[in-house]
Formats: sequence, C-alpha cells, structure tokens
Amino acid sequence: AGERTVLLTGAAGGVGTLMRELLPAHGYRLRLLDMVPIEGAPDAVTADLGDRDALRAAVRGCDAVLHLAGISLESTFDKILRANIEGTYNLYEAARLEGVGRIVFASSNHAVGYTAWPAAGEPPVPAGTRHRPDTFYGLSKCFGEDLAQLYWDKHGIETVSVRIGSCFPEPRNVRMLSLWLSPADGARLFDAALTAENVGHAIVFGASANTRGVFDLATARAIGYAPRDDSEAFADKLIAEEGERDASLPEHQHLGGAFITDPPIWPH
Ligand code: NAI
Ligand code: 15L
Repeated sequence: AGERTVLLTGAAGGVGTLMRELLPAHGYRLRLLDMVPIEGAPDAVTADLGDRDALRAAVRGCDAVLHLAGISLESTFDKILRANIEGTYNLYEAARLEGVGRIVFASSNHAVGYTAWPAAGEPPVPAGTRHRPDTFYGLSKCFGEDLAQLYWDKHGIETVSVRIGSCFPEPRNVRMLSLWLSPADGARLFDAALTAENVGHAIVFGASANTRGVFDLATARAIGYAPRDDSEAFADKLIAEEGERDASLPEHQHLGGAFITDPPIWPH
C-alpha cells in the first residue's frame, strides 16, 4: 500500500514522543503537531487545538490522524472544555472539511474509571461497558467517543477510539501491571487502528497481553492487534516496592485508580 501520511497531534508529549520513534518502522510518514515546539523537528506544526485554520492546514492531504493532543490528567472543567472537548471537535471538523476519513482517538480508561475492578476469577471488562467517567478528564474522553460516533454516523468518518490503559516505557506501580500498554504494543495497536478496513467507530482497550490484565482485548484483536508484551516481567520489582494490590483500598476498587480518590479540582 506504500507509506501513509498521518498527522500526529500531541507529538511533543509522552506517547507522542514514543510514537515518533516507533511508527515510521510500521510504514508511516508522520506530520507532527503540538502547542509546544518539538526539539529536533523543525517541520513540526506549532499550533493550539483552538486554532481551526491551523488544524485544517495540518490535516490537509493526510490519510489519517492519530489524535493524542490534549490535557492528559484531571484539570479544571474550563481547561478540559477548551483543550479536550472543543479541541477534539475542531480536529474532527478539520478532518471533515478536508476529507480525511480516519481518526484514531486517544481515549482513556478514565472514560470508564468508576467501573469496578474485576475480582479474581471474574471476566475482564468488555470494551462495550458503559461510560463511567471518574473525572472531568474522563468525561472529555466520553465526549470524544460520542463525537467519533456522530461523525461516523453522519459523515462517514471512521474512528478507532483507543481507551489506553497506561502507556509508559515501563509500568510505574502495581496497578499498571494490569493496565500497561508497552510502547511497542502501542505502536502495533495504533498501526492496526490506522489501517484496519471497515471499522466504522470501534472502541477498543489499549493494553499489552498482561498476565494480570483487566481489559477484554477482543475488539482490539478484531481490528488486527496482536500484543506481544506482558508487564509480568516488572511484577516482582513493583510488588517488592509497593506490596500486592490491596482490594480494600478505594483506589484499588475501580479501574481509574487514584483518579477516583484524588482531590477533584472544583471551581470556587
Ligand atoms: P502528554 O500530556 O504527555 O501529552 C499531551 C500533548 O498534548 C502535550 O505535548 C501537550 O503540549 C499537547 N497539548 C495539550 N493541549 C493542547 C492543545 N490545546 N493544543 C495542542 N496541543 C496540546 O500526554 P500523553 O501521556 O502523551 O497522552 C497522549 C494522549 O493519550 C492524551 O490524549 C491522553 O489523554 C491519552 N492517554 C494517555 C495515557 C497514558 O498512559 N500515557 C492513558 C490514557 C489516555
Ligand atoms: C491516563 O489517562 C493518563 O493520561 C495517564 O497519564 C495515566 O494516568 C493513565 O491514564 C493511567 O490510568 O495510568
């Protein structure tokens, strides 16, 4: 099929930096966008998601968009509204107006963060589980998923919404042993999501093949994702540091972990 051109938004961020390294080997030519300049990438577009003209110019001629830009943790509603809700709308409008037919949307486990952590022996959480956001941040990911559905039903723009677990070079705590998406598996999953045919709007969980996994990866496998990594290699070290998961703690009773218990940022 040849190289495909993909706009990578949020290219300066943690996942964006990892994907800049990993995706070209999967056959993608990346166009980079972020609100902050990217070191060593003079061609990158420095633009805010609020700049509709810049977004139109950035998506023009792309085969697809990998939309990672946005606030990636809890914040005030007003900041989330601008960056994640309006920003994602602006990106979809740019794609519609420029005829870009595929978006991969970085959703999050926090869209369903109040879902109960599956007890031992229980099945993993299905990708069709209903929205239970744990924060304004998670709520913005619910909005993004619904926006994707609207743009598929009304405009025929396809999206894979990837509810990423925890995508970092290594899992950082015992919770992440269950949610970890290794960078290499992240690239495999984004590759599948950018390329699979006839996805309509698909919702998938983004995690590696973790021994302690809590997500049902069936919908991810259905678009061609074949994870290869397992966080178990990090289990001894993390459990020695932190102890085993303690199911009596509120932050271990729900998928969203500490996003459940962290002090919310309410306006005052
Ligand atoms: P990050 O915070 O490291 O990177 C986000 C990037 O978006 C930053 O470079 C930032 O400058 C840019 N950005 C923020 N607001 C912007 C705006 N208004 N206009 C243009 N650029 C803007 O986040 P990370 O970890 O790389 O995550 C990437 C995406 O994946 C985010 O959407 C996040 O919500 C999502 N995600 C990440 C997870 C993870 O484990 N890293 C887990 C679940 C979801
Ligand atoms: C997310 O959505 C965040 O962007 C990331 O920083 C992690 O906190 C991750 O979820 C997680 O739940 O571990």
